[in-house]
Amino acid sequence: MRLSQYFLPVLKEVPKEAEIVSHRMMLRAGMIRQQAAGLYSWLPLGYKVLRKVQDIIEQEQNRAGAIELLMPTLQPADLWRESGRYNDYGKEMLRIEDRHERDLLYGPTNEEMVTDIFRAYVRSYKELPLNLYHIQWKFRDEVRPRFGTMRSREFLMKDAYSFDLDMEGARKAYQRMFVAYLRTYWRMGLTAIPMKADTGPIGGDLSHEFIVLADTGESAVFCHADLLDKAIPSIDTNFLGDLDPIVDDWTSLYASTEEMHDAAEYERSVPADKQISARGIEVGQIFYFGTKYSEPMKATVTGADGKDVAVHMGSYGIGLTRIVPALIEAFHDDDGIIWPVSVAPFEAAILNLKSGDALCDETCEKLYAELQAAGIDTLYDDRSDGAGAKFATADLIGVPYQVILGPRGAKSGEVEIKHRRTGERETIGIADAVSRIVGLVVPERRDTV
Ligand code: P5A
Repeated sequence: MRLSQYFLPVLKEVPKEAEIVSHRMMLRAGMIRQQAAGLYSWLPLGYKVLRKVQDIIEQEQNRAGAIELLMPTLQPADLWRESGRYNDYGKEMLRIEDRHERDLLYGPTNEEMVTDIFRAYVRSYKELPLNLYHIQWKFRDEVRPRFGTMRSREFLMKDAYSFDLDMEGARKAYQRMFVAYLRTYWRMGLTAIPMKADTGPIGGDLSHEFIVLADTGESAVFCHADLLDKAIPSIDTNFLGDLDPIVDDWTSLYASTEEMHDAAEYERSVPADKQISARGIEVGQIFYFGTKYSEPMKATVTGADGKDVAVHMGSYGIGLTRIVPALIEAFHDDDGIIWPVSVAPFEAAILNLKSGDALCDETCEKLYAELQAAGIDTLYDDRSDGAGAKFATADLIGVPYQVILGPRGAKSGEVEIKHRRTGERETIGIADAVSRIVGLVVPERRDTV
């Protein structure tokens, strides 16, 4: 992408309404625009990050055996009357009446609708296990939408729903999502710790929240320090095999949200030098709730013995539009965002320090063409602005590697490569720049391990 042709409305002023760093930086970097309380447009740069987050989630859901579909944002109220949640959900639910005076709602989650799809088609235990997911906008009329897209009213969620014949099958389905989640967050560069959690309006008796530690997080959490640098299950993980060892390993160390916290157990099981009592951002939550929806909604299958049984279900959510600010809370400095390569809007930027200079232009054009041909997602800053503005923009929007070229380098045949994360700068022959960038970027994509 040529920056002169792009839509990147960077703000000079620090927006006053934004209380936390990620909200400030998303506004300043031209990633989002607030349209009303808790409603945001995703501008091109922000949307590019959101799409990369989405791609990673889809790849890992598919790898774990979940199947993608797409349900609508609006739902008939009658489905929710069947499960009994229409009244329970209260004011967080946005209720709508259509021209025929039929009650609709903007879905805050999809347990009812997916159960309706399941019961329409699935008859036999032989069609199980099944896990269906979609990535769709949700609406919750939060009393206090805040921190930008961290807690908004309309937000993008990945929600998966598993169907199994019995509790043991459902436990395995839960484990597949548990492991998929560990991989998903790791691929984005995030350390997200699974913690025992309360089930709230979704229901059930087994749940984990995936928490990214951050001072600005809304949840108080308690965990064992060793969870912070545990190895992540590899790409070779067999999701059809036994996942007990992985899940047992992760759940054997104490980790709990405030609602489920057991202070005595924490003191007993975690040595004082390993106790972490901190704040965190909930980037996902998974639930097992048995037959809570299948029973009232009559989602049954015929078992091997010929008897009909209500299926055991779980649901598994990830907040995509919350992950983006969570990434910024985790990765920034005073100058701006520091994206991990796997979710960066651009993997590399070319900074032409003297646009209009024939040799600079020619050299940068060639580098730009070659980087793109090598598959590097590249932003070329070809604007006529001065060097200072170009450095500031590249740092603010957080491009991981900057290829910097001015008139002197163009003559001597050298460019500078700046590593955004470490600040390290290396001078390298122009002929070697593309292979150097490829060598830096490709392993950091984390898409083959
Ligand atoms: C699980 C999938 C559910 O809704 N039903 C379907 C279950 N879980 S949840 O925990 O309530 O939400 C899942 C994730 O969505 C994100 N999230 C939000 N993100 C931004 N703004 C909000 N207001 C908001 N509410 C929930 C969180 O990441 C949460 O873990």
